[in-house]
Amino acid sequence: MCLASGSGRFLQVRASNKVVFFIPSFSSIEATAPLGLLAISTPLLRAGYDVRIIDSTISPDYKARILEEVKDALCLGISLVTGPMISETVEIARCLKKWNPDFPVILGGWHPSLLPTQTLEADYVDILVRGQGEESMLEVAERLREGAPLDDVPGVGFKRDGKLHFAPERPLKALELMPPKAYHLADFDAYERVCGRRWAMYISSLACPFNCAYCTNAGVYGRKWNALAAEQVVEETVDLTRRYRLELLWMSDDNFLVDLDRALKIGEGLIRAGAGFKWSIQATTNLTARLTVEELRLLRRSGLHQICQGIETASPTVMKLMNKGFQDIGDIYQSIARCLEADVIPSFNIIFGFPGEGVKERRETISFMMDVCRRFPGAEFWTNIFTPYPGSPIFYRAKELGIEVPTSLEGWVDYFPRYTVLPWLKGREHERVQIMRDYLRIAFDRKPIAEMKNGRLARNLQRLTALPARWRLDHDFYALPWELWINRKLKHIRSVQKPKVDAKLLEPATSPS
Ligand code: B12
Ligand code: SF4
Repeated sequence: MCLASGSGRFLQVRASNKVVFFIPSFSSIEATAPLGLLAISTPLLRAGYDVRIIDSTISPDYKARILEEVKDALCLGISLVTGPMISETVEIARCLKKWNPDFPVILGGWHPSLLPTQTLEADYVDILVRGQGEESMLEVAERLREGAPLDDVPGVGFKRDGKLHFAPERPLKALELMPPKAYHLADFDAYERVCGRRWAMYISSLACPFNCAYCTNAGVYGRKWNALAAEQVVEETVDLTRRYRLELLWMSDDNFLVDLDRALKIGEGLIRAGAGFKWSIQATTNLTARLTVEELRLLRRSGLHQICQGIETASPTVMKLMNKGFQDIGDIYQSIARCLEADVIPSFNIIFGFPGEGVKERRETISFMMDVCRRFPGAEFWTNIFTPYPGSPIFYRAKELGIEVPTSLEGWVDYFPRYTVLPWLKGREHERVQIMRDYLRIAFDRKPIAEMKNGRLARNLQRLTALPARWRLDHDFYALPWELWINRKLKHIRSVQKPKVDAKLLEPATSPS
């Protein structure tokens, strides 16, 4: 039997029960297992499929590995978000189509979910999954194996006779109804070799009740926050960290603190269980500000060591434009003091260049950052340049803002907050913001997840440049940036090496217990 494919050609039905997944590298050394792929693997494993995950972050020869694995496989699924991951996606999909134009290539994850039509238009993509992929991926695999049509598989897009077809969206399912993630598929040894630290991500809740103008979350997960019960979180995280000897769990929830009682119960449960691992969370500034010192101390005793908060700007004007009316600078100051008193690192993200941010507003944010770092050593900031992601509320104003929206999947490769160039932030002004971000990086200490080689020596040398960097930021003066030159040299000494040894070839996986 045959299935219709994009170019009018036919995808041959393959009797295989092997599914290969690929996750392109995301230009980060903070390497760990890709949760999205671990999530969609479980239903396949339970149905008797043999699942292989190839992650280019830990597999330098990923192309050869994929070409070898697909020989007797049913299909290849790729997981991606908007940005640099698209380049390896396109490379692999094209390569597979060259090898066998009928071999099904399936795309899933944030970018395909937010821009389904344009993504499926790419001639090397056969099938696309929007939103949660646990059930969709299993149904796609079953249909491919049977040679049955995909028309009624919710959340799926496909091609027939060169035309795109989309089944209705798949309704969102609460996290508690989802199967456990197949962590046993992850090669934590290989991730540790890249990152220098043994850690994993864990999701304890889905969605966020807020709607910041730059955020894509509502586009995929809606705004109805839902969460796992505290008892389940405690049981799973303790088991996970012991089973794989993990020192750190990063709760990747968008807003961990929506239910304060649940958060405290998790803390109490972890203390009772003698958990012994470090964990960090992401939460909004207003919800973090609700925590008392006692509550923070309890969470600290349970292992919580960092709360990452998206403050994004300190300018009241820009805060309003970002639809972040829920945050208050005065509350944030008090909350920072409480966090540090309880020995929890308050870590903040900043976005520069949001539409409406002029030089004055940017200076307001920098002055705030300098003030916080001076008064509260231990608080840290991570900065980015505004990136207009498809699916975010502000994206609907792209045309009015003069943003050139890419017209093909490949066009999104350069969408990356580290270097986004915008119509109102380009040329010398863009360069200036980048230099300023570099100075902010060296002016105060901050701790990435990845363990740095020669860390202490390089950090001490970096500290020598911190004082002049602070002077420059105070005076907004960046000519002859000699401190940056020194730090670039240090970065080479400190950087974590890419692996020379490949991840272990995983044996056919069985269903997680
Ligand atoms: C953890 C995380 C990271 C980690 C990734 C670590 C790792 N090893 O994977 C780190 C810190 C490195 C990271 C970095 C970045 N991230 Co990030 N990150 C997240 C976060 C918080 C959780 C992702 C996750 O694992 N979720 C849990 C899994 C189970 O859910 P999922 O990924 O959505 O997967 C489901 C579906 O998407 C689907 N699915 C996924 N893959 C596939 C594949 C197939 C074949 C199928 C069928 C289905 C499918 O099924 C899954 C199960 O339902 C999300 C926010 C969020 N709420 O998800 C942002 C998010 C994905 N990140 C985002 C961004 C912007 C970035 C950065 C650009 C940030 C930066 N300032 O540099 C970088 C770049 C990363 C890159 N890849 O290029 C955006 C992406 C927006 C977009 N349009 O693509 C998000 C959505 C945050 C946001 N709200 O804006 N990130
Ligand atoms: S608070 Fe965070 S997750 Fe929630 S809408 Fe704003 S940016 Fe998105």
